[in-house]
Amino acid sequence: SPDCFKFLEILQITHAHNTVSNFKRFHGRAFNDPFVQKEKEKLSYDLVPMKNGGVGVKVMYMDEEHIFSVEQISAMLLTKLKETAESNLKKPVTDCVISVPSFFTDAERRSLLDAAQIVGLNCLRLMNDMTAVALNYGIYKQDLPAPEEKPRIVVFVDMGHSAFQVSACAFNKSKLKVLGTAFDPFLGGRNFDGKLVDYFCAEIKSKYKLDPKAKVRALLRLYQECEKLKKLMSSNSTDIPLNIECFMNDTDVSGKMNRSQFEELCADLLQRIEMPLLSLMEQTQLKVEDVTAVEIVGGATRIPAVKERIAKFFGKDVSTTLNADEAIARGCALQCAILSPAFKVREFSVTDATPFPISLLWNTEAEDTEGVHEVFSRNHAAPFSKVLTFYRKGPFELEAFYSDPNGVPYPESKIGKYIIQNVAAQKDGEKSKVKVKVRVNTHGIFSVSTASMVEPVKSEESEDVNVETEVESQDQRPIENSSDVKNKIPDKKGDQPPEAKKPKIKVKNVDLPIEANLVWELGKELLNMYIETEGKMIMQDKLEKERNDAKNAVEEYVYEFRDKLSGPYEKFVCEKDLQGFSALLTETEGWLYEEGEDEAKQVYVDKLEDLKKLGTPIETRYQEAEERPKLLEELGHRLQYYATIAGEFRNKDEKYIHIDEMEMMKVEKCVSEVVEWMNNAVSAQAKKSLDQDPAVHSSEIKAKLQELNNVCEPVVTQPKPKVDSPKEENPLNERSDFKPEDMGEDEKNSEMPQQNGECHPSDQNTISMDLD
Ligand SMILES: *[C@@H]1O[C@H](CO)[C@@H](O)[C@H](O)[C@H]1NC(C)=O
Ligand SMILES: *[C@@H]1O[C@H](CO)[C@@H](O)[C@H](O)[C@H]1NC(C)=O
Ligand SMILES: *[C@@H]1O[C@H](CO)[C@@H](O)[C@H](O)[C@H]1NC(C)=O
Ligand SMILES: *[C@@H]1O[C@H](CO)[C@@H](O)[C@H](O)[C@H]1NC(C)=O
Ligand SMILES: CC(=O)N[C@H]1CO[C@H](CO)[C@@H](O)[C@@H]1O
Repeated sequence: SPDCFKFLEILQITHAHNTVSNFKRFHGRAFNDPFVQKEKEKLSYDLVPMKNGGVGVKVMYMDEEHIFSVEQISAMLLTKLKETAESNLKKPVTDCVISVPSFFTDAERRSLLDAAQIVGLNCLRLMNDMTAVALNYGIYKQDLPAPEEKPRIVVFVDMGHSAFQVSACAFNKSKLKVLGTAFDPFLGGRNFDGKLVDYFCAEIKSKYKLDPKAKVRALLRLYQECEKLKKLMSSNSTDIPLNIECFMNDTDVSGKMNRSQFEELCADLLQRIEMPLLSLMEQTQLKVEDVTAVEIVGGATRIPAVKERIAKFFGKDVSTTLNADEAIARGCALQCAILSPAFKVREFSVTDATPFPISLLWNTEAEDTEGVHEVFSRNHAAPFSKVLTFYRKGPFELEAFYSDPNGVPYPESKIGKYIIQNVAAQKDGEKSKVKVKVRVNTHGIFSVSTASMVEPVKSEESEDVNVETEVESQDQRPIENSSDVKNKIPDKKGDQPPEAKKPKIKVKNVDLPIEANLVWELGKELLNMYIETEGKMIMQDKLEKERNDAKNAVEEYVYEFRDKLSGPYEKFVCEKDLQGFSALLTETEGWLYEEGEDEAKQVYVDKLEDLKKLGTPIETRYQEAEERPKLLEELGHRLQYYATIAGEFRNKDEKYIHIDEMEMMKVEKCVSEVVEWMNNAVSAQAKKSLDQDPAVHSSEIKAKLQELNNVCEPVVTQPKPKVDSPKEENPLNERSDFKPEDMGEDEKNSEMPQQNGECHPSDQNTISMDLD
């Protein structure tokens, strides 16, 4: 959700001029738009006009001053969000749903869609904030009324950082319909923060003779502290202190406030809560009794006084069952899952409402006068298409505009001009019938989407399904007709009044080109340029990240190694090497902060290699010394295990009597060889000090262990030959399977203790080894 356009607090203070925040509402606006100019004063970064008159943001990028359009700034954020999602999901992300305030006009919506396009994100829907919240509410509800029952009415109230929005929705089983929306686009949590900031600025001025507004950093810190204070006051009605150390001129400042004081301070803001609520009830003709639940979301609804006002208006407790900060984003995620073929989600249909009535204006050919018609009334269902019919002899122009400019929080009420081209009179000189489809699409954006001219066709053939039969009418006014959400042109055959039934003639529809001139449009050329720039920046960021990672790796190595040299690694390096290496580490550290601060990636990679040439042998000796005793012990245990088995075999133990003599000799031979190898290794290692490279490496011990197991394990785990079950009862029967010679051999051997190198399988079946 673009409402999450909040950057790290710290970053905002330390890089105040280069941290861009709260830019969502600059979308689709001109630089000299009064709203932009007013906001500009409160920003810690610079806004500048773009060549096309739009809003540009001036920041340092790669040590150079750059101006980015607001679409590019949002694109950067979307890139970051896309990368985050991709690294979490471990797959590429291409589809998204982006939320917008319901009061966003076409220009603002188109600009945000452009931002998504810059990043190559396929925006399946621009979703109104409150509709996303409603979907998040409804889709999990199991107890919604059946279609034939009265729908459940729920009011959603959202007060976020900068705006206050409300909507009323009707819920049926697996369906939601937005009945109406209302808003105060300039009332949000930040206004409450602003009240606190103004109050403390005045207090600091009189108490400390300091002016926080004179210094951006100080003012930002005060904003952050006031936001925290506001949050504390929401849960605590006693006096809450405000303390900021070293605020300005090395002065610590302090103050305090309590909730009742705060509410008094914000009385005018609290008063504004009621107006959108009244407007909503009036538009939808709902009474408060009709409302089943009032769900609140948005950070600022945590302010007790805000909650109270809403509850008082509806005469019932407000519900906070939704996640106040994430309800919008979750709704968007659900909508995206519903729309994307990649997911299987429960069917849930969403019908939105157009927030502003939209009208069309045209010239009438005959009297050169104007005609106006409201094509979409306030709260008309959306998405939706309508077909209008005109009678014209030539191309004509339609102008779309918001019919109620005062209700639209945007300085321009015009939406765009559309020229319907290639219109010509019929062969007999009569006016042609032109059908124009107008549409509010899934993003809430108006368009004149298609136009076609109905031409009579001379043909004796019977009716063709592709040909629409129509009755002529000389009406000068356009005939409006609506089709459903899926843009089906309605079949009007059955609806013709009887007197209009003239002889039918066959017709064909000829598509007409439409030239659209929209009030605010980025244009293909700029968009393509932004796409290219964004691609380059993504590459650049990737390189920069790799370079930084390489630098950090050097830094990390220096610190980690220095720590370990005076700790676990100490014994594994001789005095002389320690001196040299410590000096190199210190030198590298200094280099990192001086001439090596800003080097190419390869320079850091090489530096790390140099350090590792000295460090790795120490590290290896340490690791070897850690692993060696464990591995030798394991090897010793295995040797003893196989020697014991060999001993038991020689003692004619029943368990191993089935094993072939020759096989067992292989085991004995291997055991004695490994014992010898191990004793040699141990004594060689005993002559080495810890700061010398080891005489035997753990990899060698592992190999020996493997070799031993490979030779011995298959022999000792040989299964016993099967015997008949009755015989099994008598253990002596097993012996009968063996030839007497075998037994003799067994007995003979077992009486002779073996003497193989240092391996002494004695009667106790133990071997002696020098373990370190
Ligand atoms: C609920 O279903 C009824 C009957 O089909 C319908 O009249 C009504 O408009 C529906 N309500 C919603 C919110 O879709
Ligand atoms: C809040 O502060 C005001 C002004 O300092 C004071 O008069 C009032 O008693 C305080 N209320 C509480 C509950 O502390
Ligand atoms: C309210 O804030 C005051 C001052 O910070 C503190 O002493 C008190 O413990 C807090 N009370 C609660 C219930 O948090
Ligand atoms: C704060 O410091 C600035 C410059 O360091 C100085 O001009 C100003 O007078 C100081 N203000 C106060 C109130 O001490
Ligand atoms: C304004 C107008 O002509 N509306 C008509 C649109 O079509 C429906 C039937 O599909 C008619 O009932 C309306 O009168």
